[in-house]
Amino acid sequence: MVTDTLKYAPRVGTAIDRFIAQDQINSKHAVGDLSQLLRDIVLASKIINREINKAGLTDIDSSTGVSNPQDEDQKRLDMIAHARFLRAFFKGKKVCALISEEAEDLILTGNNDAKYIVAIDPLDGSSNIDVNVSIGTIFSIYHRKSPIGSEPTVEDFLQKGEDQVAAGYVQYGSSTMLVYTTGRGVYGFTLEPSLGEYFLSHPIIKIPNEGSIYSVNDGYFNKFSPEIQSYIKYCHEQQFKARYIGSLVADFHRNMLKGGIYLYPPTKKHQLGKIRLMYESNALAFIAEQAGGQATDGQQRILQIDPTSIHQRSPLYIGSSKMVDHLTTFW
Ligand code: AHM
Ligand code: MG
Repeated sequence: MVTDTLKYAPRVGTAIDRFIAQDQINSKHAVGDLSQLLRDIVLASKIINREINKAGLTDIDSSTGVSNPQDEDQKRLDMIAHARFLRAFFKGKKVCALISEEAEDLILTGNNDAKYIVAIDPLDGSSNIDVNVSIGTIFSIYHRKSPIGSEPTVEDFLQKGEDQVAAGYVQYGSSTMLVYTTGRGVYGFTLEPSLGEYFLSHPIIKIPNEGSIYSVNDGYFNKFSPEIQSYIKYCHEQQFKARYIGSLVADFHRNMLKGGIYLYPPTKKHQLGKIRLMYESNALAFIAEQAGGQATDGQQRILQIDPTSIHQRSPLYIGSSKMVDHLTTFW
């Protein structure tokens, strides 16, 4: 994982294209493929943002009547977002294969000369679409493991999160933000809707070391382990603020800016929790660590988990460093 910092201080207001270009100049050996891939994601996110803003006017918030590979209700907007990113990766030619929450198997783009693979949750928190609550896109970018020119396989994706080249998310909220890292700090860009352009609004984001927000689905309290129950009782005693949107991106983003912890522990129904390692936890864990926070599954750093399948789940405890440290004392 790359851990040096940017060699220049980008100014608030820098357009994302310029920022990406400057970042590329500062990366030894960069030939522009990652920059192009990031631009492809930027464009797809703007199109999805436009579609989301029509929710309620058209039937994009309705169910497709089918389930995704996790047996969850698929909304039309889930599929629109999935298709839009597919198109970006097929046409952009910088990605040879991807995995998506909305597809059972890996998807080959046919661009076998490309060196990158992508894991993506095109639209996270989609149960919130039809009630006008923040939703998000989460993505991780890796180098392929197989030789350039060959056809990638699932094996290419079975890499630890610490091997990510870049990761980010888009939050479609009161404003639309794109937050990403290439391992040189975390940068947040806000979409200026009349120009249709993202501008740097949050340079070098740092998660406060301590926080007083905890985010967990309290309705599952009785299904959690005694350790997690004790921790939640501790949060009550401390009179921490309970904040839970049910959109991981939005819960994570708020806690990253204000200081807090997000928990999705195992339950009786989901023995590994619900959150998917490859296209949810890893990206946010990379961002959290780059911002000075932590992410663990309770046993080890999320980024050190050796994946065995592309849709695997992991418990997720992520946020302010001291809060995550303190949580782990409950085991
Ligand atoms: P999704 O990928 O199907 O949208 O599910 C992931 C979402 C997260 O955004 C959110 O934190 C969590 O599921 C909420 O789950 P629950 O309703 O069980 O609390
Ligand atoms: Mg999701």
